[in-house]
Amino acid sequence: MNPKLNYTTLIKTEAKRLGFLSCGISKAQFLEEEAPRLEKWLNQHMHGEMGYMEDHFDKRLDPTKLVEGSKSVISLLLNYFPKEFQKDPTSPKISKYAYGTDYHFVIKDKLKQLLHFIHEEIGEVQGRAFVDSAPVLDKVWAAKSGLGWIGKHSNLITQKIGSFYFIAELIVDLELVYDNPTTDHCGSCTACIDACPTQAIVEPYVVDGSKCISYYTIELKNEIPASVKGQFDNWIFGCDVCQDVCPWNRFSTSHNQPLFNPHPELLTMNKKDWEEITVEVFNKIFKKSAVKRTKFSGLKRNIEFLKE
Ligand code: B12
Ligand code: SF4
Ligand code: SF4
Repeated sequence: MNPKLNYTTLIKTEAKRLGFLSCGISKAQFLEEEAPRLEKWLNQHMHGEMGYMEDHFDKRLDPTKLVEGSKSVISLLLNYFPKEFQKDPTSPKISKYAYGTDYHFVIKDKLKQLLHFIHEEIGEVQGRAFVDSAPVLDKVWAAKSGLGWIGKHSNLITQKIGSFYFIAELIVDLELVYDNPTTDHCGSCTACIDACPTQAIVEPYVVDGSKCISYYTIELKNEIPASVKGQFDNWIFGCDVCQDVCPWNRFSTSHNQPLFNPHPELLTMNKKDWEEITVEVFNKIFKKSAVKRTKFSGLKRNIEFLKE
């Protein structure tokens, strides 16, 4: 068998075995089409106070500058759609991606295993694992590799399972067989744009990050501006509205990662419990969760912000 095809099949089969939803591969190269879009987004200050988005502009658009000698970007999806949800409909809401153990730990571990497999089965391959935090345009690479299309809410969607999954990559100096992008299936739908509580989807496919509830509740370190008071639809950590209303998420199925299961108390807490949350309860419920990112004080700020 052609060695490139053989390696590609080996890697994709192992990715599935490790629990990834899917795996697609693209040639590592400069993202010509994305460069002006990213530049415009930054010039319009749509990153707000996320200063890290201004850093490494060239590396963000070109994986060969990020990982010297790299040839391929291997994109991987990991499902986080839960089995159970917060029970009280009037309770402040936590985004589904943050219910269980912080995905950075869970995914990094799987990526390391995949890289180890490549070393064992294929040999001396140089590569690095990335999940979310690095200057890599995760969604663009996944879309280029045929794992889904970027929807009008700017997240990656697949017809089979919607959009509730994380994206990660291995960038390696190994030539592989490359996948082709799929087609866009948003059509004339505008459900996400119409439903966004803060009108953050300023035009189809463009999210003004600085207007997104996810930004206000997780990224913003200072006070939340009074101008958006009353618009948060009860979200206190992230926001799932644009994905919840997306017709393709009718096809979401629950994950099978025990580490993503929430502390049972998280699901049963009511409005009063959240308002009275103590640092001890916070540490217990969010022991290894991504919610720790806001710290107790940040979550308290977000809970207070919902009050009249
Ligand atoms: C910064 C960031 C944010 C910011 C800004 C959001 C944003 N859309 O950029 C904030 C804090 C608001 C945020 C929120 C969320 N995020 Co976020 N975020 C990121 C991060 C770190 C970088 C994204 C980025 O590069 N933005 C820069 C801008 C320029 O990119 P963009 O919005 O994708 O814009 C592109 C399009 O506008 C496109 N474009 C412009 N015009 C046109 C026209 C056409 C026709 C087309 C097709 C495209 C197009 O070009 C731009 C450049 O490629 C990535 C991780 C990573 N390293 O990639 C995660 C990531 C995108 N986030 C993720 C998630 C899960 C979320 C939330 C759902 C979390 C939550 N529940 O609260 C929300 C969703 C909000 C939303 N609708 O986007 C996932 C998405 C998974 C998926 N299925 O797609 C990622 C990939 C993390 C991960 N590794 O899993 N996020
Ligand atoms: S996550 Fe919420 S606030 Fe952000 S774009 Fe989607 S619907 Fe709007
Ligand atoms: S809600 Fe409609 S427009 Fe928005 S991403 Fe989903 S299919 Fe596309």
